[in-house]
Amino acid sequence: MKRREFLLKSAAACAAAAAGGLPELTAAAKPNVVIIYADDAGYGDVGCYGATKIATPNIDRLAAQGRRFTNAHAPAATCTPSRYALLTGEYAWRKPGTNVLPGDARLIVDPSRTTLPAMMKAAGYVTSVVGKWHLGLGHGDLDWNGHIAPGPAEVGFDDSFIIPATGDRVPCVYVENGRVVNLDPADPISVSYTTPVGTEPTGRDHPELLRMGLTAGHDKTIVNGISRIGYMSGGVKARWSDEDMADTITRRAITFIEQHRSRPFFLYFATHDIHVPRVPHPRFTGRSGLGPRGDAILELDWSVGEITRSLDRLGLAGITVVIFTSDNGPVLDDGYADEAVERLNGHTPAGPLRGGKYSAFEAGTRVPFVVRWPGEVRRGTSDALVSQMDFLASLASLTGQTLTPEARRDSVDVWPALIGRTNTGRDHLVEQAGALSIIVGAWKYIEPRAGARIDAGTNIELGNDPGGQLYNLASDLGEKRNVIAQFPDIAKRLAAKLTASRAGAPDPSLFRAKEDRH
Ligand code: NG6
Ligand code: CA
Repeated sequence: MKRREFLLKSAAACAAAAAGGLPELTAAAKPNVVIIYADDAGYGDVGCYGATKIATPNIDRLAAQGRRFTNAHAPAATCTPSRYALLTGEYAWRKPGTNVLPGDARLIVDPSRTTLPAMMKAAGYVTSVVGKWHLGLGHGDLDWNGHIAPGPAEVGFDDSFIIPATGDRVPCVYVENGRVVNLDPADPISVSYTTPVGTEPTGRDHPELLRMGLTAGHDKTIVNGISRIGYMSGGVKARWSDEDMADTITRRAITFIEQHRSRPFFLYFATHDIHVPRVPHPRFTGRSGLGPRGDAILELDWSVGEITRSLDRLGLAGITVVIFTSDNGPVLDDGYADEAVERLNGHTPAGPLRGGKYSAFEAGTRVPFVVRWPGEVRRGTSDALVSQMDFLASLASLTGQTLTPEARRDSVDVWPALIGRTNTGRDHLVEQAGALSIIVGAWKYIEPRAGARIDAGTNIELGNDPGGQLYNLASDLGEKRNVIAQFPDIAKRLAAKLTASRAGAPDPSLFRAKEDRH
């Protein structure tokens, strides 16, 4: 056993003996933490959550060796607000300007506030983000040809290798530690989301040049035969190849792990899979039988396998907490004609849940969520209510740090639930789509909201209803029976709790997990 592993295990063992129960970690115990954050992977998209038409052996193995959560949530039904809340511990709906961002948006995380990576850094960890960022960069009016800041470094990441926004948004380049990778100064990058830049063709004017058709939006600059949201020119040598994206970022994540194997590290590995455009490496093409979306799930699973195999190879698996989850629920047609609908073949991306990405129904935010730490996390399944927003308070607890209510914001320490010491998590959680919802125990209330019930582009039920909705998730997980008329008092109580949550600063007493902590 390596020295670090020995120290870590002995600290856990002593505490366990003292407590006469499950291991309790001391402040000195600092396992590595790897969060694998998939993009748009739905509750039913992986084998360990019931998928039968597609095989995800690596994700399933993590679940078999760890704890699988059935009531775990992304903070929101889209990417930017979920990532904002994950990194800050604050509900994104508290902060205007945190909805899906264009690729030239300014940084929306306030560097002067406590963040998840800054907290881990304060605990002595070396911190890295590899993959999708989508939280803005710079102060606005960013020059992509110089040093790109503020960004990951300013919010607490020692190391970064990022896709600035999304695969379908310009600029289509990687940014490593504040610099565009492979940028030729003689071919500077310009980016605009409002006015055309450069002379390269767009998908709107030259659909005959596209290798993947469009169903909505995405009709600006063509990069690698795929047109994107936004205009870009220059940086030709720096542009990514969509096929190689998973290989590139997975390799980069593993390099970070290898380089920091002998000290505690925190890695936030945010995959591009299975977001659009779905262009997996040719070795996955046609393998799932479900078209590019299914092939992207295989690629996602491959990435998870590469990370976990690297931890095994380096002897780190026993001293590393690995968390696998997704930033929002599933979507089929998200703007590119990639046959996601036509080739579904009976696969159910949302499993038993209603809705999907963008939706206030459960499939919007309830996502796969697996925690593995061999020997420390009790294996099995948990229905504890937890949110990715809780990583801040929970990992602070793991690493022996105390956060002020101001620093913790809406984040709850659910560490005892994450390791399986209890099956009780939060007593309530606000979910964010267009409408806000609140879960309290078995009940879910969706606030009244006008607007389309079904999104015309994605064909997803958004959960809008001007009369408000109440569901009993214990007896009706699929949200089929709105019982607001039968239980007006329960609806009123939940609505009041939602109003209280919304009314400004988080109230720590409202957000305390109610299990006893012995
Ligand atoms: C939508 C895009 C969609 C996706 C989404 C953000 C269109 C028609 N749709 O506006 O393709 O990019 O934004 O996804 O442009 S997320 O996972 O990053 O939130
Ligand atoms: Ca997403």
